[in-house]
Amino acid sequence: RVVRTNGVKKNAANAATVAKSDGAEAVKENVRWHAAKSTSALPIEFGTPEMYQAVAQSVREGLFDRWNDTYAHFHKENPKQAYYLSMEYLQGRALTNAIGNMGLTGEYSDALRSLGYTLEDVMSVERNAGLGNGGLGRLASCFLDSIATLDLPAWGYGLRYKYGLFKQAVDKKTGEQLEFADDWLEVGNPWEVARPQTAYPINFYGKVVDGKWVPGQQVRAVAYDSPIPGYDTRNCISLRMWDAQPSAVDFDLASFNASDYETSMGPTNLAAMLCAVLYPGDGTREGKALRLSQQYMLCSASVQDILARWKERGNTDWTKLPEKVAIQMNDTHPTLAAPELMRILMDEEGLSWDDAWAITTKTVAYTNHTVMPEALEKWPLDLVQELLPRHFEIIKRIDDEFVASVKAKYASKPAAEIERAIGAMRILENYVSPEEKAAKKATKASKKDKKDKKDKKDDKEEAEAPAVVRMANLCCISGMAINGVAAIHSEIVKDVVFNDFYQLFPEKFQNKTNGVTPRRWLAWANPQLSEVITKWVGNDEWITNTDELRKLADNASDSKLQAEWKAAKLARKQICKDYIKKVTDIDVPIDSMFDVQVKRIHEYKRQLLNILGIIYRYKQMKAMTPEERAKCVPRVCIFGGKAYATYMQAKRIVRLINNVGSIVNNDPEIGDLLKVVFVPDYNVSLAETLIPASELSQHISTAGTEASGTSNMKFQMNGCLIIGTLDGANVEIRECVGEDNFFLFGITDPEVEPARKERAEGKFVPDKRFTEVVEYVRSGVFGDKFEELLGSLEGNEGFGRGDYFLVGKDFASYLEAQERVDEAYRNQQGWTESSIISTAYSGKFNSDRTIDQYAKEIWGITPCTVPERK
Ligand code: 4GP
Repeated sequence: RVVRTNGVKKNAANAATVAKSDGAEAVKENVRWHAAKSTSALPIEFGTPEMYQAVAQSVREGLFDRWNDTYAHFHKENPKQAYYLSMEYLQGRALTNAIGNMGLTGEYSDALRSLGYTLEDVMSVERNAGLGNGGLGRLASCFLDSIATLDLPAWGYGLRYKYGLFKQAVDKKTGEQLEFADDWLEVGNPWEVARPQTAYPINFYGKVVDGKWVPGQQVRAVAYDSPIPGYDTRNCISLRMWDAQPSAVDFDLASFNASDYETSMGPTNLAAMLCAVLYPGDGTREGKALRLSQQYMLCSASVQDILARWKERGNTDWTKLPEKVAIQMNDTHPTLAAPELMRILMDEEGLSWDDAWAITTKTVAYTNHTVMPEALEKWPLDLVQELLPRHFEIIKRIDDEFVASVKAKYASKPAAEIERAIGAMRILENYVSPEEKAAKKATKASKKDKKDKKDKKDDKEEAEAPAVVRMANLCCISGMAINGVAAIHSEIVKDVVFNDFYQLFPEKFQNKTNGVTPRRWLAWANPQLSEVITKWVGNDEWITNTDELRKLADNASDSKLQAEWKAAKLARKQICKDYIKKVTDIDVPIDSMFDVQVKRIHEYKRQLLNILGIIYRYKQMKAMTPEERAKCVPRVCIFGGKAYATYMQAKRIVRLINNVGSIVNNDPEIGDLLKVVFVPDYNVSLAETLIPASELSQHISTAGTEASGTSNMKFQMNGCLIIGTLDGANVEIRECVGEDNFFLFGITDPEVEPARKERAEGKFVPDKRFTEVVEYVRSGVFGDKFEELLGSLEGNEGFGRGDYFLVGKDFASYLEAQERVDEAYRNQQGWTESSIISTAYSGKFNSDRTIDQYAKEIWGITPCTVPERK
């Protein structure tokens, strides 16, 4: 297919913006114009990928007026603006989302059809920008959509990594995860605009002279902007991603001319490395230095840019900065924004420490996204000191002043209690000042001859406990607000993770239950169901006001609605089935229950519990007579998710799932009654295929471990029932859908510690079925004995890890919940009713609600709506 582009003229109909009123014909002309003039394709090679480029250019052109108008309007109005700093974004494809938000899906579909293409084919050319690991990054992207839709003056900042999170494949023979670099920019990115004129110097190393930083190295952070269109509004905000480039002044031409290429290319290589990959492995000191440099680059470039914009808009009084700027730190990764703001205010703008501190502590806020202790970042103190010597001084002073303030405030408490509280909260851990070090050395020297045991022990402790900078503590001390991401998580944050801070600053702590954008996750991802919803709700207001979805509940038992609902689900199951066939070559029966667990592979998320449950089901079926077997509810168990490249236990779980699949899927006795599928390379687009097709989804983390979860919300919106624990947002979802429409199992958060204790004391007796399943795997049926993996479920000998995430403890309760699931599925009418009710009561989990709360309760910003052009 070649689009004939001869004779295309730029005219009123296809010029600049295509508005809805222009219709499909105008869209078609505009696309043809771009096909001819603004793609890199040679005319003889024009096909679907080139058509994607042309359509993207056409849509982008349509967005530009809105984007520029938004920029200009914010500039003129000078509102308080919020900035979302995040090391991760999982934007997914931009094309479908942009034309959906612009209200042009129908026009582009028709235009493409008349040019001999389909919108589905064209949009699937787009690469997923996988610039994140999981929930935290996808949440950031949902937030941007909501900010734009609510007309709020807020922008996102991130890094433009050359390689996103790795691409995942599965080794057909061994079932193991394989990783490949994800060169997402390989074919260009039509959505970004390079702004080489917007660049800032980013410094590293060097020393502090007279209180000022004399850096040792420099790169330039250059802005790349992507438009984020709101839905049903002209507002279009920016996601600004920084790319590192060598600073020209640093290019050592003399060395280059003298053939010393290594020296001359030093800054170029550093710059290339800085934005090369998301999350470089940070097991080594070099890896840590690189990751910390990335974090600093994001913070420094963004803060410089924020302050430059503040000045550009005519603001001058620094003490009023918090009335114009709020900075949200998405987890601890952008913590350096606080000391960087301090540094600029003092060293470049000449403010006093006290003024700078007063401003900073009213400007930055912190969101915690996980209770996993390994995720609360701690950086080696000597590394911070070497890489960022001036920031180290600032952090040290913040710490000193904090310690003094706690001592003063807690003066009436027992000394031991004060020491404990300070030990828990101060930023620098195991820090020994040079003076203290010298004093210690002197004492030791004097005691040299009579070195006793205790001294030796002290020496050892010192050697074992390196000094670190605790980023979360810095966030809690400098942040104006600290929030968790679901009700139960925010309670755990107050009671456990940061309890000492909560005692000290109760007023800072908030909850902001996560949400997801109903545009991407329901309206655009599931047009089949959306059509039914719009018909039965009576209009499409629900795309923004998701409380409207409740109207569906009135008709949940209506047979007509049920029939349409089931037809929509079936259509999505067919799409999913075709996709699975294409990528795994497995045929899945469409009338089976589609049971899905997709998320990062992690022990706490307990994919292991799911697969052991499947193995139990398989064993049961094998033991049945053919007549009994025929009565089983057929299931397709679908998994997806990436295991972090160095997380061995997670990789073993992937292998076990794949190996179970190879046996079960090829067992003639089982046939279509059970299929186990691992769909490789989970990303936003794959989620958009799987979620609308799913009927049951699993959110089965150990209680108290999943901060919120957001896929649970996406599944719920798409009418999928949940089997889950009382963890994260499951708790609130269950409250909304009602306990009859949620398959609950497992122990609760307060029961977790006693269960671990019981386990450690050897008092726990696992359910017989659990022991049997474990032994079955161990017998080698699945190609390997999985000793290391199964060992983690046992005591503390050898591979034993004491079943920290309590798979054994919850196994029986999980199997019972699964029986309830089967029973419920047998009654298709009842199941469909529950499915409709799930969607009907998903309104709370709209990220517009979450963002509205951030705007009002943390950022203090109000809508700044861009007017129509006259
Ligand atoms: C995730 C949490 O694991 C998840 O429960 C939550 O829904 C999500 O953040 C958004 O708040 N955390 C991360 C991370 O992705 O890297 O810590």
